[in-house]
Amino acid sequence: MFQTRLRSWVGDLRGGLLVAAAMAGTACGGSEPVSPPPPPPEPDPPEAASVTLTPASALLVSLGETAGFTAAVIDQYGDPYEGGEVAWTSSNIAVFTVEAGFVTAVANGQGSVTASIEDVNGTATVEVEQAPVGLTVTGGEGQEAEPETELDERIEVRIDDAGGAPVEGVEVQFSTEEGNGSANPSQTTTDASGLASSSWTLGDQTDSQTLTVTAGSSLTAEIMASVKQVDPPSDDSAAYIVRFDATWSDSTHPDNFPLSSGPHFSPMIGAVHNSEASFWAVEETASPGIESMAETGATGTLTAEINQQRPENALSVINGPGLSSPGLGVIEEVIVTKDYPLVTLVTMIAPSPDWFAGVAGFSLLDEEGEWLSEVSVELPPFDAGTDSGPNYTSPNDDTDPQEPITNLSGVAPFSENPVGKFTFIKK
Ligand SMILES: [Ca+2]
Ligand SMILES: [Ca+2]
Repeated sequence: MFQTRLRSWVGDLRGGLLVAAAMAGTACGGSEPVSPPPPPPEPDPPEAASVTLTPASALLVSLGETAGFTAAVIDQYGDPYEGGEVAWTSSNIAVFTVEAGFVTAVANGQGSVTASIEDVNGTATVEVEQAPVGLTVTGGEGQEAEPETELDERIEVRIDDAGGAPVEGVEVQFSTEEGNGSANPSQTTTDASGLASSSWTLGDQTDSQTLTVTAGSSLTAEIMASVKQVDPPSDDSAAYIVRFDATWSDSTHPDNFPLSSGPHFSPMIGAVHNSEASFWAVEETASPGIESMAETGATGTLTAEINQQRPENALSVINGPGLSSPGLGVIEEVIVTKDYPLVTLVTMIAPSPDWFAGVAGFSLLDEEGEWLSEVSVELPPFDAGTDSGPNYTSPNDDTDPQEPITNLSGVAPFSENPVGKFTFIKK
């Protein structure tokens, strides 16, 4: 411009004196003076006037994820500024770091990224919020348990972001269909390691059961458990009906049979027990309970003796009806187990001094340890050795000292015939 004006002024000179005179004339006539214009001022050198970051914000959804920012620097003339490099800083390096415009997520949180040059700054916001995109079962798969029992190992899952980093604070649900038991808790949130767990108590469905884990909006996993077959109780225990066929009569034992005294057997009394317990035996002296039963038919003392053996050696007390003889008495159910397979059962022959019938420690298992399906035992008469009367209706005559229990088969007034028969029938 300056050069252009200079050339113009030289051109005017070439125009001749007329111009010069005219100029002088005009000077005398009060016109504006003609002088060279002042040189224009030196323009300021460009400097950074503003920094603008693109994009204005970034959301990072997994740890280690990066995003790039660009910084546009404009000078005071509105032109792109090329005078230097910007410096990048993070407002919170615990949340994200930045280098050369690239931010990298470190932890959930937010902050701002700043690009600086010559005391001019531009900022953009950065937010780190891990998105749960992975669900991994980390514990409790493939277990087996009986129905309606709690599994030994807890069901555990881990929630990860897209980079495989665990995500804390994610709600996780553990749910089951009917028959598949229940989870406790049914809902929880992941810990700092991204883990959530629940204990699973199986339901009554057989074969296998399923627990469903859900997290976030779409994460899900199904966990299976096998169900153990429960051994039916009948494998270890058995129920029997006991029949007592009383055959003591004036035809089987004609000698002095007490027909006019109401011949009968007293209420049956006994025990289910193991081999550690013994309530009576031939050649041994009778307990007070056996003496009381054999002499009077009372059951209280023997019941107390049986109860003293419970629960270690005796499982239960057996009570059965009394009955006229000949006749039939039935005990509807006696439960025995492999641990308590023996039956002791006695009844007084009445009237008599101290005579009785029954079994002692009779096993309902066969030689292979299996339950007998049906078994009969013939019952001879026994003398308890506690009263010395010689006949059915002899008056009381206490035997002192007490004598051992003896078998009275063929001993008067008994014949060689049994007085009855027990039959045990497995139900
Ligand atoms: Ca006595
Ligand atoms: Ca006797």
